[in-house]
Amino acid sequence: MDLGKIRACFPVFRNEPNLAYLDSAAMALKPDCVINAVNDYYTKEGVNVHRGVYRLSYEATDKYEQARQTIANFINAKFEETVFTRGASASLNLVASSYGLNNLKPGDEVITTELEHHSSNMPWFNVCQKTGATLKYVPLNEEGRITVEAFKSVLTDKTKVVAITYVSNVMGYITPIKEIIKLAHEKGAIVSLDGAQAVPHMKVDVKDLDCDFLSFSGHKLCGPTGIGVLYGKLDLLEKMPPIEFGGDMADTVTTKSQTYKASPYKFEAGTPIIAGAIGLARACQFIESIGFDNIIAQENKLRKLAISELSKIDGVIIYNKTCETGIVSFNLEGVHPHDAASVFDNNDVCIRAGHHCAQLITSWLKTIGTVRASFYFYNTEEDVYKFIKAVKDAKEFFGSF
Ligand code: C6P
Repeated sequence: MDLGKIRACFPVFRNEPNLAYLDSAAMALKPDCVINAVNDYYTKEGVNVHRGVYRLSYEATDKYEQARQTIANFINAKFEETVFTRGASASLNLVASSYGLNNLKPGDEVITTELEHHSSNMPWFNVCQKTGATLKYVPLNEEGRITVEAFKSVLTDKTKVVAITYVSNVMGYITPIKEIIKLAHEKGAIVSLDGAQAVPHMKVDVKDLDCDFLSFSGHKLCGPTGIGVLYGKLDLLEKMPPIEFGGDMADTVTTKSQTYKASPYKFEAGTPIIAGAIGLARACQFIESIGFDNIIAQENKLRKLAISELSKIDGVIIYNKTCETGIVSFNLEGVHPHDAASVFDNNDVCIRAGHHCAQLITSWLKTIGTVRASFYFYNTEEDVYKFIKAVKDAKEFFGSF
């Protein structure tokens, strides 16, 4: 992998040559090819899809639907199983509001975990409150990981849904998801998988995993903001009611009866996110051209270097030393994560600080928040050393921790 060539694809690095961008778990940077694909659509077509009876609209429709096929192929899904949403949060909410509210009843159980992002956990909290189902949590092990054994301890014949993350956005741990899905299916439960931090970093094959739903966002995958994907098994999507109604999803509408189209269109009311879908498809091709082996290798190298260098500094608490992805969560003893973040900013190091919209795990860690550095394939060893220098500067600035 030629890192110089890869970094040259990202205009932010051209505009900000000194920047160490270590916040890709919040949002990945955009390469020229994605920006150009979006720009091309607006420049060459820039019209609505599925509606216009003229050439430009047909062309835009072709681009939009080809984008869906490219993204479906990326996760090994079928075209009809690939629903466009505005992001992982919208996808996760769609599953809860459509499947959850219509299938759960008092006595049923939903399993979730304290590693969930709010967008994975909160919709099911709400569904359980409305339906009378019970929300149960997998006890995390001493490192804060989900284990198969712990999952088995909460799985019962009453389990109907498992709402679980594939990769935690705070700890970066990979959930042993294949085994969990198998066990859940043996009890007849469905699994809604939060893939927001997984799909950009590893090959996710929905058929191989056998997950029932997979949610992810385009913007963490080098794609545009405002576009996300919900994958669902077709037999489930077919039975699920839409949660939004209106243009494009309707089939026949009279004063007496209203019907809607088949999946994926029944879940996409209104003018769709055309430019976003086109940009995301280009991002998937770009990621494929980099290759997941290269992405994983680079993230592993940088994480190991960062953890080894951080471990040499007194007063640094690292929460996920055994993590296997590109996320490092830590605190400087006695320093509020947001205060630490300001020193990083002064060093042109972009990191995230706070609870990362995952308060269950920061509470579990007995802290108000963490400082989080997240690496992607375009980061360098130099970025890590800039980051370590910022930690040392913070230590000096705030005195001995
Ligand atoms: N996590 C982070 O900095 P949206 O915001 O809808 O694109 O993605 C929500 C989401 C769902 N699940 C996980 C595991 C996530 O990490 C996120 C987004 C960002 O960690 C922003 S809070």
